[in-house]
Amino acid sequence: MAERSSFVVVANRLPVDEVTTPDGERQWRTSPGGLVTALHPVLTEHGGTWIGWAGGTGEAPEPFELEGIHIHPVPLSADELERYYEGQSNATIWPLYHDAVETPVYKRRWRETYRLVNQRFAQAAAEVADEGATVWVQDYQLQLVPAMLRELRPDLRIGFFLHIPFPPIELFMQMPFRAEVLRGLLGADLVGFQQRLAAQNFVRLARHLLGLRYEGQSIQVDGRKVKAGAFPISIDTREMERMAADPKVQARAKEIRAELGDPKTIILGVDRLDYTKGIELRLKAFRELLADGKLKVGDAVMVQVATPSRERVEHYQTLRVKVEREVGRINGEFGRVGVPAVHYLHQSYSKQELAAMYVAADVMMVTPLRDGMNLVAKEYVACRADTGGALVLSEFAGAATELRQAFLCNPHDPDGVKDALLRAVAAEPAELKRRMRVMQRHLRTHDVAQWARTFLDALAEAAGGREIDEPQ
Ligand code: GDG
Repeated sequence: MAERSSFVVVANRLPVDEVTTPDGERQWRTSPGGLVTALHPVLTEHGGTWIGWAGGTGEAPEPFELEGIHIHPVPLSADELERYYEGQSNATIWPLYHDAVETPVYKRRWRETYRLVNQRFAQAAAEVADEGATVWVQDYQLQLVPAMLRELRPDLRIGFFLHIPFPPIELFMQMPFRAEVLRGLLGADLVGFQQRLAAQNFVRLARHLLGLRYEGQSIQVDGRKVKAGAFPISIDTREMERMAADPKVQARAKEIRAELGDPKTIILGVDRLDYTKGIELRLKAFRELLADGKLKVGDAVMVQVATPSRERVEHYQTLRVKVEREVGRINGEFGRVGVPAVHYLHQSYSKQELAAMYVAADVMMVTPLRDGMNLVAKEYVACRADTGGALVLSEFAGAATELRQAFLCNPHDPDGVKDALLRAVAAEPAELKRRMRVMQRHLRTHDVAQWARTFLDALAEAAGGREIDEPQ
């Protein structure tokens, strides 16, 4: 039997990667990420367990220990990966929760597999959780887990956090197994969202769909109280600042600038290649500004990192074609030999290389049509210790609620995006400094550790009873 833990994280992915060492040995390494950084102290303190998929299909590796965390892999078959992950999670729920900016696809067999896989995760959590343990379930792939787990283990304290937006009632009502999803989430003691509006959507939906009563953010379900609340996620601000200040990163930033031909303005985009991120509209704004003569190739250059993502899902294949066509069009019309207008990079980079790009960029464009938070916006701000640089930020990113000093824009209004970009390009250094300082101060106090602490405190309060220690 697996070892029992008083703190359990359940997420689709494990925070580990399998790597091959120079002498050919296969080894597990923790993958860098905000979530694991934030939860590491709580996990190690409590002999905590992380349950998730290790990547790969077929049999899962045996549970193992890594850097003080119990790692508990859950298997997925190739069919399950296609139906639960690519299908139900990423072709149904992802687009629906992002304002249906792409049409959600509904398939019965995807739903069935989603249910089956959620049950498997719940079962694993029920097996490893100690009596009265705290279990924190993460994100849209696992929305049925809280209720399934409560059924198996009513003694547990269960929290759920949704990393993506939660849609308004009208949209949520499209989903064929909507009541089951809602009941799944209501199995938790605390359901956390990135935004206050999302939490409101949730409590109103509980009344609309299931006739449940609520007071403030507290819903009455089967004689229990379920709390909803906003817990905007953040980054490891100090670590990001440290990385950006590293002389190697600073030198690399200068090198990038030189490699780009020392232009006046470097405009940067860094996103997973996802249709919610507004990559096309950003390219179009840049093209129109070149066509209007408001920006000139050579003076201004755009760098777009589009990290490969969900490549087997059709929406993503179509997007790639559209983005690459637009890049080709811009470079075809406005580029010169040796001087392209857009550098398009469909590749993944190390965190250090990304930090160097942030340091080099004069304008960072974050223009999602809808985004739960958007950590790229926060990372850019944290990297600009020189208080140079301008952030153009969509009002439809969760980050816009906090980063009010960004050049905010409505991504649905092309003229608005162009205007924000031009204002960012033309802004005086003193103004940029002022804006950047306020945002940096905010991120220093609102980092990812503070996020985890706030959520776990609220969960303890919502569920009552024993406290668990907090990450520092
Ligand atoms: C979901 C929600 C919410 C990107 N390319 C590379 C790379 N990245 C890193 C960035 C950033 C992360 O990936 C992306 O995070 P975002 O928040 O921007 O977006 P999603 O992936 O959609 O995340 C989002 C988030 O969950 C957390 O709750 O904010 O709203 O959609 O950290 O730096 N990292 C490396 N190489 C790359 O090429 N190493």
